[in-house]
Order: sequence, then C-alpha cells, then structure tokens
Amino acid sequence: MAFSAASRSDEQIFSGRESSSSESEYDYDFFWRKDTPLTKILDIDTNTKDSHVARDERLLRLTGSHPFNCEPPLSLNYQQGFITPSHLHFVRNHGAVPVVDESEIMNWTFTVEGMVDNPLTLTLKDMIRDFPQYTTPITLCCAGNRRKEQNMVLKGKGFNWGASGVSTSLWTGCFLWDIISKANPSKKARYVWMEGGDDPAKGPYGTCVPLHMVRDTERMIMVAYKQNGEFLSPDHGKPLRCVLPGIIGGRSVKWLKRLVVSDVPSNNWYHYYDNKVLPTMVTNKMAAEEDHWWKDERYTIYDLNLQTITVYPENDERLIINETNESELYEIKGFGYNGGGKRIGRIEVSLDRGKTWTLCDIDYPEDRYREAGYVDLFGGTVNVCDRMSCLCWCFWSTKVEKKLFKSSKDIVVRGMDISMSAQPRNMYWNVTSMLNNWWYRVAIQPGDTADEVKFEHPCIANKAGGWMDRVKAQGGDILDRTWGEDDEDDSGPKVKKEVVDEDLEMMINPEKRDVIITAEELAKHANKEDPWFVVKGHVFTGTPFLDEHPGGVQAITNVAGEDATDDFIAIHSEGSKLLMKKFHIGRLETTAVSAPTDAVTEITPTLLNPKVWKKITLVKKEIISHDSRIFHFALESPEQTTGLPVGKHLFIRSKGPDGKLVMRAYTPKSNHKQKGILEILIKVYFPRGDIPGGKMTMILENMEMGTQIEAKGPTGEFEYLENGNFLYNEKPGRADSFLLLAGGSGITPCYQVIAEIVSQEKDNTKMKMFYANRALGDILCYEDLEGFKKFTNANLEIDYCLSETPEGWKGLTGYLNKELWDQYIEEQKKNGEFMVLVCGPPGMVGAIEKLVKESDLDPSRVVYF
Ligand SMILES: *[C@@H]1O[C@H](CO)[C@@H](O)[C@H](O)[C@H]1NC(C)=O
Ligand SMILES: *[C@@H]1O[C@H](CO)[C@@H](O)[C@H](O)[C@H]1NC(C)=O
Ligand SMILES: *[C@@H]1O[C@H](CO)[C@@H](O)[C@H](O)[C@H]1NC(C)=O
Ligand SMILES: CC(=O)N[C@H]1CO[C@H](CO)[C@@H](O)[C@@H]1O
Repeated sequence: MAFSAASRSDEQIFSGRESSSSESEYDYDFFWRKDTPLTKILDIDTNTKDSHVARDERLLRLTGSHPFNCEPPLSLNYQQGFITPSHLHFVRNHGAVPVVDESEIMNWTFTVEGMVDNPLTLTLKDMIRDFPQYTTPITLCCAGNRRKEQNMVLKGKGFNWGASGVSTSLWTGCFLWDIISKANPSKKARYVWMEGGDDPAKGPYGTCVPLHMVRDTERMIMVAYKQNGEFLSPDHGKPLRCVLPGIIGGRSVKWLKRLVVSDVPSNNWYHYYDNKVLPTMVTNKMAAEEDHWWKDERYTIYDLNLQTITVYPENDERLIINETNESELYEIKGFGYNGGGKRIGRIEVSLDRGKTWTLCDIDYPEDRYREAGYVDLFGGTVNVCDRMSCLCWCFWSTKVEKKLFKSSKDIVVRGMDISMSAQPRNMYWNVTSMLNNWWYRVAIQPGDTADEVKFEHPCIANKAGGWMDRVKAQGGDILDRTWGEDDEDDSGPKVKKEVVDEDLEMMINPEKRDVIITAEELAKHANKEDPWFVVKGHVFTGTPFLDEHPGGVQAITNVAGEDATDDFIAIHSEGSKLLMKKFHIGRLETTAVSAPTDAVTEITPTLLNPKVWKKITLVKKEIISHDSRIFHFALESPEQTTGLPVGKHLFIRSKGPDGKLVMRAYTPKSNHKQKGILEILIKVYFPRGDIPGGKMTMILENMEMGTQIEAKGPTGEFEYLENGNFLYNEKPGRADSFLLLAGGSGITPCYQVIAEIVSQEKDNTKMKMFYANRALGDILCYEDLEGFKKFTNANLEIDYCLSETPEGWKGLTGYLNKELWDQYIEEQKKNGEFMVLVCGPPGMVGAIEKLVKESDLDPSRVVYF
C-alpha cells in the first residue's frame, strides 16, 4: 500500500473529489470502495420542496413522501459492508432540505457564540484552512432505530423505524473542540448548542451536546464537510454538519449555522420535545399534558445504547433442512453497535430462548483503520490510531447445525459491552420509543413442506409482515414470556441441547447411566463400611478404594449417603475423575435433590448449626389422619442427632413449584436423643376452593421420597433442662408445675416437654395439659400422650377438648373460656411455682393473651411457642 504524504492542495479542497492521479495511490479496496451513485430526482419528490434532491429509490420511506426519512433495506445495508455508500445512508429530516448552490459551498458561514471570549464567524473555507482535517469512519444511528417494534405493542409519539436506521461513513472535517477552543469558552460553559440552516415547523432544528464530550478526543466529535470522499449531499447536510459518533443521530445537526456555548442545555423546541427516553410509566397523555417531563434533562439521551441485530436469516427466508446430514451448517449473521465508544465485548445467540448461548465471532473493521496508522484520505488524516474508542459498528456471525432450526422456535441475539451491560430480554416501552434494544428475535416457523422452515423478523420497516404482526393477529401478547407465541406444542421436540457436563461425562459408566438408585438404597450405604456417595446426581461406591484413597478413608465415609459434588469436583484432578468410571453405580432416582448450597459437607455429631443450612432427606411419610402427617427425614448420618434442645424449634426451607424458597419453623416430634432421624408432625393445609393451601405444608405433602430439604436452627426462647429447670430468654428459671395449653398441631412443643420430663426418671415436675381440637379425628398423638401417663415418674393430666363433640364424648367441650382458665390457674397456684406454655392456632393464642392480661399472672411466666 502506498500513501501520499498529507497535503491539502486548494485543488483537493475545492474539488470535493480526489484527483484521478492521487486516486491510484490509495488502496481503495481497503479504505473505500468506489461506488456509482444510483441517485436521481425521483417522481415522488418532484412535487415537494425537496424536488432538488437526488435520491436512491431503494431507500424505504418511513414518513410518506415528505419530509424525507428513510432507512435502507436491512439486508442491502448489510451487503454494503463496513462503509455504507452515502446514497444508502439512512436519513432523518425534519423539514425541507435547504437549497445550497455548488458555488456557495465554500462561502457557507456559521457562527460560534454564547459564553466565549472570542465569538467567531467562519466560512467553510476558513474551517478547512484553519483547523487540522481528519477523515474517520463513524457509525451514525437514529435513536428511533427499531421503534416499530415498540409501536407494534403500543403506538407512542414517533414514526416507525425498522432495524436499519444505522449506517457508517468516512467523514472528513475537523474536531468541533478545535473550533470551540479557538473561541475561548468560559469556565462555566457546560454545553455546545448546535443549530441548522433548515426551517422545519418549529424553527431551525437545534439541539446540544455536553461540552466535556466535545473536549474528549476519544469521542471524535466533528464538524464535517465530506462523506465518503465527496462533498456532503443535500440530505446529509450539504455543505456542513456536525458528526457526533456514539451519540444518537439526532444530535448530529445538519446544515450547521450556529454553535452556541452555554451553561445550560439548548432551548430549541426540538431539543426539549425530541430525543428523550421518558420513564416507562409516563403515558402518551401525561407526556402531552405535563411539560415538566420534557424539560427534565435527566431524560435526555446522548450516548447510544448497546444493540445487536440479526440480518441473516432474513425475514421470510426459507430453508430446506436435511436432518440426517450432520454437516449442514447455517451461518447466522448480523451487526452490532454501541454508544460512547465502548467496544462490544461479546455477542451471543440462543436457539432455546436464552437457556443456552453460543458465542459469536465478531469482526471489528474499525480496528484495521486503527492499525493502519496515519494515512491521508480525502483531504484529511485518518487518525483512528489516536484513539481506543469504538465508534463504528461491528459484524458478528456464528455457524449452527441447520437441523437445530427444526426444533427451535427462534433465534435471539444479545450483546454485552466491556462494561458488562447487556441487552435486556424485555422491552422498555416508552412514549418516544427510542433506544429500543431488547433481544432481537427472529422467529422460526414451519415452512410449506415438512422439511422446510421459514424465518420471521419482528417487523418490516414500512410494511406489514414479521412475527409481531402474526402474533397480534393470533391474539398473542408480544411482551409475554414466549413473545406471544402459542406455547401448546412446547412438549414437542425442543432444542433441549442437553448441556454436556464434562466433569460428569468423565466419571460415569455409559452402561450404568440409566440404572436407577433409590434414595433408600443410598441411605443404606450412609455408613463407614460400604459407603456410597453422590456426585452430580450419580451414585458412586467408595468401598473398593477406601484404603487406597489418597485423601484418606474419612474423606469418603464423611460423605457416605450424601451429595459430595462440591467437594469432589473442587479437589479432584481430571485423572481421578476418569478413575471414577469403574465405581459408578447409577443415577440417583430423584431429580429433586437440590443443588448443594452453602451447606457444610463435613458431618457434625449434631445436625443443626444456627448459621448454616443443612440437608435432610425425606425417607418416610406417615399418614396419621386425613390431614396430619409425620414426615421422617434422615439426618446427615445415622449416628447424628439433631442437637435441638427441648422446647426449641428449627427452620425448614425448600423451593416451591414457583421456584421461590419457603421457610417455616417447626418443633419436631422426634426426641433430641434420637439418632439419624428427624420427625416432623404437620397438619397439611390443603387448598379449599379459592383458598390456596399452605405453602410449606403442600410442598411437604407433594415431596417425593429421597428429596432433600434444608434445615437450620435451633431457634426459640424456651428450653427445658431437667427437674423443672428451664431457660427462658436465656435466663434460668424453675417451675414445680407446667400448665400446657395446646391446640391442633401446636401439640409438638408441649409434646417435647412432656416426653422429656417423663423420660427423666427423677423428674417429678407436675404437668397439666389442655389440648383443644375441632373433632375427635383431629386429636394428634393420642396414644403417645396416654402412654406418657404410664411412666412411673409421670405426674401428667390431660384434658382433651373438642368443639364438635361426638356422641358419648367424656372430655371437655367448646374452648378455653374464662371459667376454665381461672380454674386451671387456681389449681396451678396450689402446686407452687408454675409456668404456662402455649402453642396453638392464632385464635386460641389471642384468646389466651387476653386471659393473661386480665388476670394477675406475671406475663414472664407464660411462653408462647
Ligand atoms: C464567496 O466569497 C468570496 C469572498 O468573500 C466572493 O468573492 C465570492 O463572490 C463569493 N461567492 C459567492 C457565490 O457568493
Ligand atoms: C440428506 O443427507 C443424507 C446424509 O448426509 C443423504 O444421504 C441424503 O441423500 C440427503 N437427502 C437429501 C434429500 O438431500
Ligand atoms: C451434507 O451437507 C453438506 C453441507 O451442506 C454438503 O456439502 C454435503 O454434500 C451433504 N451431504 C450429503 C450426503 O448430502
Ligand atoms: C405509558 C405506557 O404505556 N408505558 C408502558 C411502558 O412500557 C411498559 C413495559 O413494556 C408498559 O407496561 C407500560 O404500559
């Protein structure tokens, strides 16, 4: 490549074209592919004020014939490559295009005013002469790009744009900062206002840019007079415009006439009422009636946001798929751009609605300009090497197996920039519908034959078509979970590309992959002699290598019967994972084994740790009445006890069907001395009519054997010690007698205390229990309770009370009234010091609280569980 030295002859400046002699010295294939302009005065424009403007008829008009607002067809835009020919560059005009005669170009004047020491009036000729000139590739993009997708949901204030309101040109001109600094701006200056020479409905178009952006050379904010080596065409600002890279196109003011330096944002009508993203809850009506939204500079948009758009497959593209040919690949491709000069670090494509992503290749042609160093082009120096910012679009692609399209519903793409901001899955609708950048979704639909699929883009810029139209016609909600697509055939073939777990693949024996090991079988091997353990849902035996295990025997026995995934994967090499194949036994039956969380895998003598969730496994469900169950959970090892003091409770938590964690406190029925097991007595709250069932009780009711849930504790204020001694709120106390008031499944704390007292031979503490239930069948643990009375040391009386009494009922009837309460208290007083323990449904507890208040009883002698 040979480059001529930088020189700007008058001939070059004024001709607007490179002379044919210097042309040969440039490598145009690299920098700029010459293109024959396909423009002419079109019939559609002849009756408008733009009848002097030649245009390319392939551009898609978005606002009728006039004013001229257009984008190139998406694929045609992409096919142009990195540099878009000027005549295919998108256009945004607010009114008629100013008429500027060729002879006036160099005499075009503009001013620099406002908070400057040295106001300027410059001609274009002055500008070219007095300031260093540069040529640089820059992507411009309309803030309304992809607005039609928002308008399909709900029409906002703006007209429809497809996804192609974006183009890249080589712009030639000078830094805006060089001009502003020559005028010597005040220290208080914050903005540069820009105003054009056009004359749309609300006066010349004008807006502003923060001064610090202008000053930042990485941003390359320019005043340009050439596009792709030629003087500006009328639609692109002939003869002079601002070019603000990385910033929404609406701020690159065309036909530049005035620059005003100010401490406040522009007061131009178009600055206030355009190029904002108002908060999502602002309706069209609010926007129309409440001016303050528009005057709030916080909602003004400057930098573009991250965007990636799929071009291929095109809308309505059809593809015949040979599912038996594995090597048939399809290249999905498109482009991406971002604001503020930030590089797009990654672009990913998903064929399963975002469950898994494929990383795309990205080409950044701008970097080749950066690497080229200083080169003279079109009368300016190519200076991309002076900056690290990315001010141009990039191109992405990825090849996927064609047959995946048969089972996939869509292709979605998202980008992530170097600041880790990613495109959102959901649309942020708003009144101006600008900067719409939710995942670009190409829908995949069945074609005309069984082996054909067809693709649909969201919408087409200026006509019907695309999946949004189809979904709306079908009555779907574009914004729902499935983009309004019918979910019915979700059961059909899906791209559930089984995520291959490489660790697991190394460890499992293919022949054993589908051998099912039940949780019970596993539980039998929760021992030191023949330990089995679980890694990633598969069961392995540790027995054969107990002695050779480099990590020692205990490392294996400690995880006997357990999920050892985290520790196993963390510590073992690929080599030892491969060795596991011969110890693989099968797959653990349940899929409900929750992923190990923060649980400590080391087994402690007692289960509970107040700070750590521990896993317990459901091994048995005992149905004791129509709605009462005793759930038996295996502790971490058969030797382990719960470590739950008598009278305290523990938390149980598990995920509900909605994926949300549910947590409840329970007092177990099982004794703290029992090994390896935790029994929880629960009354199941089944759903009734519109009343939903109890969250946790329904989770437990529907849980499969072998499922693990988490437990943590202890918790609670009361702890029974022995011989009437207890701790209440950490203070020691003693009672000669306990009055136990229980209702329904609230029996468990009282049950715990009674069981503890009767089991301690020398404990003669007196106990009187009142146990209320609705019907006879609701009484829980009747046999156990009666059994407790038979202990030699037992000093226990129980009054059973029912609200619905069967014939021949000999117990109490009704509820705990004042009369009964007074009677109990009098009785207790005779026993000496006493404590009242209460656990029951809210109604009962409330009634007791009231009785306590009304009596002379010391409230600190009453425990509510
Ligand atoms: C442009 O300005 C120059 C000098 O200021 C003048 O001689 C020339 O006639 C002007 N051209 C036009 C077309 O006005
Ligand atoms: C599909 O691919 C298979 C295997 O590559 C090949 O044998 C077969 O002829 C192909 N079918 C068609 C219709 O091209
Ligand atoms: C399979 O697809 C590849 C790629 O499209 C093609 O080159 C090849 O001929 C196909 N094979 C058969 C057997 O059809
Ligand atoms: C005014 C208005 O319609 N706002 C919408 C903004 O976008 C969200 C999400 O798409 C909608 O729910 C709001 O209704």
